Amino acid sequence: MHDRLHRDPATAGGIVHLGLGAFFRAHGAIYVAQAGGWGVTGVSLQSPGTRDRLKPQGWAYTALELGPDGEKPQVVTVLRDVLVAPEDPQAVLDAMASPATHIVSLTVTEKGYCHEPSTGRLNPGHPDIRHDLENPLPRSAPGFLVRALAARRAAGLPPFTVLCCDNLPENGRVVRGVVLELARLIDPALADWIRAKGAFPSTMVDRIVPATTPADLDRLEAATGYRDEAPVMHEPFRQWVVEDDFCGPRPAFETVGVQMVADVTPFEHMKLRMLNGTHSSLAYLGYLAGHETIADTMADPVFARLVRGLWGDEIIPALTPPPGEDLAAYADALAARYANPAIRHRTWQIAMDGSQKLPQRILGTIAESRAAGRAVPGLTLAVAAWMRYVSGSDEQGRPIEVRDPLASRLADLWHDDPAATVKGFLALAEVFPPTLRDDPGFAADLTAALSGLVRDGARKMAAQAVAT
Ligand code: CS2
Repeated sequence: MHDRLHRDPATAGGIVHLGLGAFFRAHGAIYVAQAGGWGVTGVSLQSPGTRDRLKPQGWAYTALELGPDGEKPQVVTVLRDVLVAPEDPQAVLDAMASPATHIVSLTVTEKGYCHEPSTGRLNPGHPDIRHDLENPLPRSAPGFLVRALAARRAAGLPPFTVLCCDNLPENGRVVRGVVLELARLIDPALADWIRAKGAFPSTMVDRIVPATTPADLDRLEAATGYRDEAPVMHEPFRQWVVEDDFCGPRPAFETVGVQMVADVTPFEHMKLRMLNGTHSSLAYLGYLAGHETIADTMADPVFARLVRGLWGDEIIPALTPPPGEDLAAYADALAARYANPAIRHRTWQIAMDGSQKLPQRILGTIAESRAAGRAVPGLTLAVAAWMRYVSGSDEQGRPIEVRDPLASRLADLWHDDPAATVKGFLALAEVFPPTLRDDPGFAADLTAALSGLVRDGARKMAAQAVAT
């Protein structure tokens, strides 16, 4: 049960964060800590593990920077409390509806928005949304946002700013759309109020944060002399680009390196397509080729060449550089970040939830390039590798533990005939945009890539994709 003290507005700290995973604790939380004057109430939407590990430490934890030349620990003390939503959803709503809360930030992963990845719209048939329509105590992130905004409106308070920090294109606009659709189904007047008064700035977030392992805890203890049960591991690089559109106070982000801009879209496109798009490509192809981490995959010259080809020949030609960014230099920096051997970022971890990730990471580039008559063989191979991966067994016939909200449907789409497999996948309206679903040339290219993967394996196909 929550402690009443922790809900005292005077100690609330101004920010409630939904989805207290390693990424936020290694990225947004550190910026907030550095900006000063604000604190964060973290909310786990699923399980109590993080709360249980952090509580005995007074919510403090170590963020360990893993550089190619050494490690740098830093203790982060910005968390004021951690709530576990399924244990006490009312405590979460109270924290969000507190007059001391001005910002609700989110890292709930792509699938946490209960939207259709191909369109960005609310999926009203999602089981958590169906639950949240019927019950005042929600389960989903959109449900918490809508019910807490309703409580603020009823109390005569202004809305909080919703600060989405997930890897979605125009993430502020997506979460705004989902919230407005859900609010409209509950109370149209509430939706009008949110539309008029709310703010949903878009953001681009970037830092590579591999999952913490038990070995990391031991290494950190050996290096620092203290035991931290909930540290986070991260690379040196970080970037946060935020649309300067808040409906209330905010931390002085611009004093700690956050880029406050009028339009985040070009930054999001650059990051989602150049970083996440190649991350996913390397994850599926690398996993199938037997590589455990991104750094291992990059150490294989075939994949190091493939990723250069993806950037130079396929992704950059379809991008408009954001102000102040040089895309070739950005690609060089990414190659160095991926190769950092201190970061053990598992291909399996990145391969998760592909049905939710592919549209914004890869399919957008493919659709635009095909429409413009540009060939995208490497990205097409990556999509075929995803299909091969979610079939659930690897090139040696060993089972793959596929994590994806659509996992069982995806596994059922596998046929011995690659053309039939591709046809089944392309019928997934929640993943593929209509332009690709109805493009026979794309189906043919995917079928050829998938046949090649089955026949020759991922490594050989990767070598060919850049040779041609
Ligand atoms: C990764 C991202 O797990 C994944 O899908 O592509 O978490 C990636 O590491 C971050 O977006 C980097 O900013």
